[in-house]
Amino acid sequence: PRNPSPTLRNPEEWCRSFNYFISQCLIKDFEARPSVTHLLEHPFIKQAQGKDVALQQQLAALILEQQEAGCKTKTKSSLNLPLTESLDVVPALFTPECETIISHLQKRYDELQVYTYVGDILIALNPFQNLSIYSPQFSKLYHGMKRADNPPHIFATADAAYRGMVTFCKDQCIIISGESGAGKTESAHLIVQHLTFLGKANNRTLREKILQVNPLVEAFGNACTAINDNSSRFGKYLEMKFTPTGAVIGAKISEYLLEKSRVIKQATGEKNFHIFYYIYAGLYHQDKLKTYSLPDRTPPRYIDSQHRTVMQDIVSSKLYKEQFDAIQEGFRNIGFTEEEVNSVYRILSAILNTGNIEFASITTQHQTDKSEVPNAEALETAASLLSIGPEELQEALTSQCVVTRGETIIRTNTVDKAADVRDAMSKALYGRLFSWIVNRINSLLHAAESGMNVGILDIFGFENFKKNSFEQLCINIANEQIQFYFNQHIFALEQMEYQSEGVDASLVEYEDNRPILDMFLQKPMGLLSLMDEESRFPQATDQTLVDKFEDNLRCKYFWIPKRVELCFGIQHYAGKVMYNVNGFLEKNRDTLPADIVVVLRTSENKLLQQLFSSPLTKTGRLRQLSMKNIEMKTIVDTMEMMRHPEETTSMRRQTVASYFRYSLMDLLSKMVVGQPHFVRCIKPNDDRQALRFCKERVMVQLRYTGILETVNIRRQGYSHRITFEEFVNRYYYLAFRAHQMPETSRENAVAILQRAKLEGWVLGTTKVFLRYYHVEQLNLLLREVIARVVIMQAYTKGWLG
Ligand code: AOV
Ligand code: MG
Repeated sequence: PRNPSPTLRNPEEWCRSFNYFISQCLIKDFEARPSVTHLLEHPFIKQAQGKDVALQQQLAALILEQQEAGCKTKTKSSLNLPLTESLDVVPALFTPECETIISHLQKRYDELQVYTYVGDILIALNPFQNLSIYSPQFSKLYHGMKRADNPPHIFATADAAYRGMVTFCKDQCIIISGESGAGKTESAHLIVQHLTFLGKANNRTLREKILQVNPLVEAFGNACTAINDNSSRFGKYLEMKFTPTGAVIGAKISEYLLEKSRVIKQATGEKNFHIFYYIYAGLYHQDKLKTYSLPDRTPPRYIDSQHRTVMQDIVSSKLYKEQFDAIQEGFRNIGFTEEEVNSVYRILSAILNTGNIEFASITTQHQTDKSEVPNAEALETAASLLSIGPEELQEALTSQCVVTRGETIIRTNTVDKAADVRDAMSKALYGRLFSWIVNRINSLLHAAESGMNVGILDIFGFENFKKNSFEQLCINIANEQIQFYFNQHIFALEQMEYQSEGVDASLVEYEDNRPILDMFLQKPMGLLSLMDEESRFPQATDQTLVDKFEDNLRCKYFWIPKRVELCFGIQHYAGKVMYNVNGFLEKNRDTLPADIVVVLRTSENKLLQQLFSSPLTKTGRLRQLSMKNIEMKTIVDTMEMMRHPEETTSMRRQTVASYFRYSLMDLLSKMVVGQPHFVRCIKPNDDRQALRFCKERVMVQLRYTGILETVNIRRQGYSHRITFEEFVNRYYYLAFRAHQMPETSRENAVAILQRAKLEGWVLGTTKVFLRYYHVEQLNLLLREVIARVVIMQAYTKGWLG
């Protein structure tokens, strides 16, 4: 447009000042940021329009600019934020008292507004009831919209990731964290739902397949725990693959550390993996319990070790049956063959029958430590389901071949040892079956073309039960690692900007959990390494393990409690946890006797042959990490620290701990290549009740997840960093005359700041560092000055009066 006003040098500046005029000076008249219609109705504009055509053009430009900035009347004005800043923090969060944040969240929760933004992070409170905000209409509503256009929502986060991928051609990852039962898995489903909506293209079948992946995998990997009826017992990273134009073309799951021990034993009040109950109810309805030789009189020991369940309750459960139907549908839709599905059911049934195999000791003249199987039926059924010989199976369970000095000796197993071997076999069967299902899904949903992806991380949340074991330790270390990644992104990045601008970075304070992580992962003296070392000694006991920890771990995050045996305590980022060392070494060794592998390899079942033909562990090299990403350097350091030749070359003597370490590294290597988006799930109460907001519980979670610190840095730190140029252009009215057009220099920026009588700001090498209230003050001053200037101009031009 032509230069509309002689007093302003160019149209942009004119537009900018005019923008201020509207946004600031008219607020008084409209009680809120005016809408375009309102503006055109305003006497000032009406007069101006009549007089100056260029002004109309400016108005149009302004409207566009506003739309561009995503400043809609209702959302922004009600927040009363500085209108030119897109600082996406709810203002209530700025107030010093943490109490205010909680009240704010509580008020929103009471109105069923479960989502809130803190900076770039989405806080998701578990509603513990079904909300009607996830329909396709809502997907449409959030599609391609700016964040400020709609109330906070998980779809907005999914949308931002999708847009980030398409716009910047960069992989994205959405990291969902929170303690057990906080809503991570539900959130992950919702994200997949919105992403499949966005990437619809014209491939409806693929969309449906992708939607069925999560429920299918979760039937095998989730279970009812004391905290959550649908608790994830494995970590899952689901990558959805897209073409550069954003059409979905495939998916890939990586699974981490399935809690296999659940197959053989569950804590009081907990259950085995869902699938075992589903097949009972489903096959019962199809009258196929006999086909798969599922014990039908009393529930097998593995799913009811305490004999508390009645078979009728399982088989007649409507929920289980529905889930079974969904699983069958999922298998079929995704592309599993009928033969494969049958094999899966057979192996599941074999596991349950194996669990029923009992052992009794027999004492002969020559031998005392021998065991036999008194209930041949269970053994025979299991063997038949596995398509192996029952004698061979019995032999593998009750004895072992030991090769010493070139000679093979057969040693018999005690009753206890035989039971251990039996359970080890069941765990191996289930673990490998699970990995096979995941791999099969990956090959069926493999994207033929290369493209970009959005990864969604949903792991098992932080756990603190009455009794915590090896599994909880692994789960909590994984959460510790995710927290570290979060800190790196939110705080370390902030610090880096301060440092690169030469500004004191000590303001960015946060609870760095790196020392705890080091304590776990360092080699050779970290907790996991010590445990591995101890696991290599056949004579080691759980007591020697505790002693080893005590002797070597000198760190304030670790302690051995007095008067409690076989225990150690850890101060995790999310709280203190006492671990019971009972069984740690055995669980870490996770040995599967070679005799069992040999027998299972003789199976005529194709699937089973596959499961045991090669070690189903993750091999292959980790992706090369892009070191361009300097903020990730520390993470890469951690990973280097964890790297160890045995993990990439020989997998032979792999313990659970070393595999776990490798998995974490693999997971991180996937995450660091993408642009992260964070979703923090919060559990408002421990009773799983809708509309119950327990302040203390929320407070604790906000604190340890770093949300309070995030708010703090926004509050105490310099939330606004504006280049000298932009700053002078924006605020020069405050120190200069309208027509002066000062140079956009550091000195002039200082002049403006001094003139505005602000204190506590800092200058970087290229930017002015301001606190949130500085910007509010500056805008307030500007509002007054501009109101004066513009009205004066209007009078001069004769538009008014
Ligand atoms: P988690 O994944 O965080 O726990 P889930 O996602 O399984 O937790 O959520 C636990 C339960 O909370 C669900 O089964 C739902 O009943 C309820 N829930 C969560 N989010 C929503 C939502 N958006 N709308 C309605 N109900 C919800 V764990 O996997 O235990 O760490 O290992
Ligand atoms: Mg979960």
